[in-house]
Amino acid sequence: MPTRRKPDQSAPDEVSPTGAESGSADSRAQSGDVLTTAQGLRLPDTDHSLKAGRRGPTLMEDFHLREKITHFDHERIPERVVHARGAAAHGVFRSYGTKITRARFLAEKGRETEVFVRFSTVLGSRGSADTVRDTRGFATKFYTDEGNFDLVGNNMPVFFIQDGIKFPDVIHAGKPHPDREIPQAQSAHDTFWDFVSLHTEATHHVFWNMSDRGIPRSYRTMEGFGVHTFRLVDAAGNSSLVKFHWKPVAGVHSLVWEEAQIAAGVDPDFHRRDLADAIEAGAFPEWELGVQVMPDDSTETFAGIDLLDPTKIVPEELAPVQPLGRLTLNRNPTNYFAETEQVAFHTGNLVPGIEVTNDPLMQARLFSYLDTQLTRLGGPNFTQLPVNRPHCPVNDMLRDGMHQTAVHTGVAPYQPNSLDDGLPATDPENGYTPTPRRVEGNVERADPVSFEDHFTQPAMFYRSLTPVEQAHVAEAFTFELGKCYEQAIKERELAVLAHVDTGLAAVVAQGLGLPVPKGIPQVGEVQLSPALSQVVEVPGPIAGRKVGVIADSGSDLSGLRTLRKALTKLGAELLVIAPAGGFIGSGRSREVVQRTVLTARSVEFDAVLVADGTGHAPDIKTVILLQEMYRHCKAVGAWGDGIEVLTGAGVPENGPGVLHADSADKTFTAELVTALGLHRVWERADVVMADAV
Ligand code: HDE
Repeated sequence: MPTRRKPDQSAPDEVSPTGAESGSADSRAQSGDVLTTAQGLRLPDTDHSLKAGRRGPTLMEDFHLREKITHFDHERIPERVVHARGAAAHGVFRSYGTKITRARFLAEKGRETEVFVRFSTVLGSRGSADTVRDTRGFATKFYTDEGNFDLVGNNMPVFFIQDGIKFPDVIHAGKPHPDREIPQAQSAHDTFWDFVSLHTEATHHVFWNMSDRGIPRSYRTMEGFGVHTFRLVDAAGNSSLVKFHWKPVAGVHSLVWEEAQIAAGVDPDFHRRDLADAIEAGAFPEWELGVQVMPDDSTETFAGIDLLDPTKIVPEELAPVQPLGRLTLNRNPTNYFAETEQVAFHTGNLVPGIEVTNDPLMQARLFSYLDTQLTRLGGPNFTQLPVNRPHCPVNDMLRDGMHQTAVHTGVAPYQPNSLDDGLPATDPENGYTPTPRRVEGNVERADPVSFEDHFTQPAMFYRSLTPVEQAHVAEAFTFELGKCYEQAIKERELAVLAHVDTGLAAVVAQGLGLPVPKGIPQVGEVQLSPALSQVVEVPGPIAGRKVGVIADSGSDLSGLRTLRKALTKLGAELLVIAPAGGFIGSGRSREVVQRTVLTARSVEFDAVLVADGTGHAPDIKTVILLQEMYRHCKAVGAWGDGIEVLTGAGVPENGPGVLHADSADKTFTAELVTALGLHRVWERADVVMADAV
């Protein structure tokens, strides 16, 4: 059910919103009308401290002042050491049914499981911008009836390191410099490139970060990956090796780099707002969960690819993704801190039928999550917080500790016991028992030999992209390395690029004004994987997309309404952009103005149109808006004499993806819907690219 929008997100309204909705049954805060202390004492005044005379000193006995300030002093908890900036939502997962695992939430067709999903950036602090170039976290907590299962994934299928022991190294290199603490939330600096140019196993992940995947259009248009290989076990005990994938129903789409940069300034909350707005508008974000299935034989490889190496993917052409179920995010959190901030994911939260493998990155993660949460959430009882609590019975023997909120009954929290009738007892039949697996070998600090190939898969990734996407990769490398001060680092990274693709290395070298590295053997021919490209030829759904219409009181408002009706039906939103706030038109045909030319910027629209009859001359802000739309390869258009405003702003009349019509009729609407579904008009990018590279 769409809920009322919060004041900072809605169009000017005739009724003032009344603020927060009531919390869940767990929430006792703010539920009454009279202000009290934490002890429930009613307060007559909260603005004046208790003083000895109006001009006198404050009294120690003012317990209200002390409680208020003390609580405030302790409002902050440590932010996550990585993935500090996030946004989340509640939802439901519906299983399609499968025989491949006995995990009930997947095995039983039609079973519904409640979930909580948190998306995040990796490097930035909690207050950093959403649209920076970075990997995104995609962490899902399934509250299954067999216990919580957490799929703590990313929007990229590979990782920078093959062994968890290097995690502090890669993160120290990516985080801001220790002396000035800049730059924030990005990898465009010396320490990052110093590390990855020396540590070439990071190359594959670096290529994904430098591609359009590093700047998603929205959380709703991101793929998700479990990264590691997992082991699924069926009811008869047969096991398979799998890789998890989340496929967004809205398609996989990204921003263009200039948009991402502008959004970081004009709307640092771009992704967070987009997720919450879409859910409030009823355009529920959806993904299909699927798995690539590989035999669980003793080789732990598939088609020559080492399945324990998290810097490698299995191309979808070799192992297609088999759908398991559908995730729908349908409810925004009620309180950011209580839910999004306090949620604690852990790769060790598993259910029968889902097991880990010996991937050395995964093994280290199994230790790290619980460990970090003990500090971040202040002790061992964070599993009792509403967002972390399993939705099935919990009968542990864990007791006491900081912030214990459970009132445990019984006298015998130990096993074996007779005083509590021997309960709770273990369940050898249905309890979580990992499939027996043989482990042998010498104790040593070393990798398998196959982990040494660092360049073949980056070459496959890069060469599988379309020319426009490749140009974006080249531009991203040129930008990021251009922000480094040390020449030696740039030169070393150019040599890494030359291993992957000499053409790419040459373009980046040219942009940096450095010599093209010579004599470096480039990876030979590789099997391409077209599934790695995100450019689409068939229009996708447009739910949650935003169309701005520039109009004023003289505009064809009935045409505008026809257009809105058609877009709303498909889950997209039409926003009116006018010279000033308030309303345009009068009487029953009055329209609320959602953006003014001063507040509108290209980044928040997927298309911008000019309505017929829009009389105001294209002022500089309107010109910037329309030109940015054109430059960012998004649909622009006009009907009637709105076309004059468009061409007056310098948008080429016959430019690709420029929609012209006499009226906002069915054909015009259909053209718009197709353009939105294709996401971008990449023909324009070719022009921009030819100029730039
Ligand atoms: Fe994490 N990671 N990670 N990570 N990770 C954390 O846990 C860690 C890795 C991922 O929204 C931390 O509660 C190690 C890969 C996500 O709350 C911490 C290693 C992948 C989130 C941690 C990795 C991830 C985290 C920080 C190398 C993708 C955000 C706060 C062995 C498959 C979860 C916390 C959320 C968070 C450790 C590598 C995904 C420190 C040691 C690979 C989505 O425990």
